[in-house]
Amino acid sequence: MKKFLSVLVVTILALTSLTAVADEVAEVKITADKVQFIFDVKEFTVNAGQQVKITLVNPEDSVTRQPHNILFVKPGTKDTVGMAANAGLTDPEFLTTKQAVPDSDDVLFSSKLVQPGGEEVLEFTAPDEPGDYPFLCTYPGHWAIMNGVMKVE
Ligand SMILES: [Cu+2]
Repeated sequence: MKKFLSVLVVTILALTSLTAVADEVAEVKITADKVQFIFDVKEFTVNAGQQVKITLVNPEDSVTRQPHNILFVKPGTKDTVGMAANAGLTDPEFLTTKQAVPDSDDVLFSSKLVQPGGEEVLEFTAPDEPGDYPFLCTYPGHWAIMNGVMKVE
């Protein structure tokens, strides 16, 4: 009985530490390039349902002096959301109130626009459904190359 109990305790301890790993926050820092409209991170991987903390950095010494945001969208919808962002230019509130975020059900998580020298933290729970979730900057004209993929496993 004593042996059984100690095996049980060890098992519980092992399970507890496994859970701790799954609960760990995935922290990813993504920096906008100061010359080109690209992010320094093209791809990263998280677990389904994991807490994710993204820090978007727009460098102080940005040459382009452009604002940037970051959106995470449903698999396969990067182009649709990007085109909607370009179309947003006709909306006078798009770059102000809407922070360049298209009004679309395909958008899962989005940050505000970040000016050069600024940074913005975006926290969310990764989707339960595994897949390739694109991320992109939807300041009009940026998304076609300013994008990457969050792999959910
Ligand atoms: Cu951008």
